[in-house]
Amino acid sequence: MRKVGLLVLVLAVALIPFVQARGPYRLQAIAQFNLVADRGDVRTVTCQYCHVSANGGAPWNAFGNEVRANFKGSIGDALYEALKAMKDADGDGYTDVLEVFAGTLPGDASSKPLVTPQFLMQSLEKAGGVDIYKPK
Ligand SMILES: [Ca+2]
Repeated sequence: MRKVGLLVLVLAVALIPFVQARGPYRLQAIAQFNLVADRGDVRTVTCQYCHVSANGGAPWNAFGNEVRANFKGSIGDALYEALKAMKDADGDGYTDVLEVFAGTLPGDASSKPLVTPQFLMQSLEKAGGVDIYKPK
C-alpha cells in the first residue's frame, strides 16, 4: 500500500510541469486577444477559447485545432495566423476573429455575438482590423 502511495506521488510530481506548461499559452491568449485578466482566484477567461474543457487539456475545440495546425513554435504567431485565416471554426456564422473581437468563443457554436457579422466587421476595421491581434 505504501508503494502505491509513493507511485502516485511520483507520478503527480512528474506531471506538474505538463500541467503548468500550458499556463503561458493561456496568458499569451489573454494578452493578445485583449481579454480581461483574472481577478484574484476567479478565472475570468476560460480555457474554452481553444479547449473543450474549462480546465484545458485535450481535446481541443475546432478553433483550438486551427491554432494547433498553425503552431510552428510560437503560440502568439499561431493565434494570429488562425485569426488571419478568417475561418469560422465552429460554423456559427461568425469568423473566429469577429468572435474574439466580440468576446465570444470561436470554437463553441453555442457562444456567438448578439450583433450582425457586418456590424462587427465594420467595428473591427475601425479598431485596426485583424492586425490588432498581432503577437505582443
Ligand atoms: Ca462561437
